Amino acid sequence: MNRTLFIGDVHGCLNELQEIVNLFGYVPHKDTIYQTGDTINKGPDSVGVIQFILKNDIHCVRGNHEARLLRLVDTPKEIWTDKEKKMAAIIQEPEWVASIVSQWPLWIDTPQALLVHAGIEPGKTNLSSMDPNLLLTIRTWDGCGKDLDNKNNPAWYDCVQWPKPIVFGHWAMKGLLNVPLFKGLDSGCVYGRSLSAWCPEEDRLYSVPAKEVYSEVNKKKHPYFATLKT
Ligand SMILES: [Mn+2]
Repeated sequence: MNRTLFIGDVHGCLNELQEIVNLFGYVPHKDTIYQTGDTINKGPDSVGVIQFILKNDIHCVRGNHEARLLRLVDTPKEIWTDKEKKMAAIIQEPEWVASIVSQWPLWIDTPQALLVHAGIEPGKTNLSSMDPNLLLTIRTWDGCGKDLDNKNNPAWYDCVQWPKPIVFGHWAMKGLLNVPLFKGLDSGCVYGRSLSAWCPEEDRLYSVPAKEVYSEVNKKKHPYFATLKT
């Protein structure tokens, strides 16, 4: 049987990415692997992750961190902010990585599921008419798309009906979401939790624990995250 694997946000965690692909038992040219975006930044080896993605023909969508890198390489170095300097240092080869991730689409309509980094706009059926920033960053829905992350508003997926499952990442602080029509796969690997993936043919989740805490979460700012099980 040809199988499909959707992998959540990697953020430079190369070891865990290699492990989850091995755990799945990936057969190149037979199986197909997709990934939810945010492959880079924060974690230990963004360049290694991009090399692994290319070598293994993994199909990725763009995440907000890839989008941030593309803005960075379009900005003269002389006016980089401290945050931008830090990102360039973490990514190590920003120009080369940007040349790869610039080719990634904002979504992929796969045979098994719609793949997008953060989510889609409730009430719309045409992805081309949705704001790219919304596709890259939405967590909650305010009825108009102005405030995309507000704990007083419902999650975007509670406001969306779609004819096939939607696979997304971007919401590590919420943790894994595994219901029939929505697969939220960012389980916070870079924050020391786990890397998650979903195979639709087996309807099975794969999980690899993070080897370490690569990036600290502000638990006062994200009290819910502190309560999540790994
Ligand atoms: Mn993200």
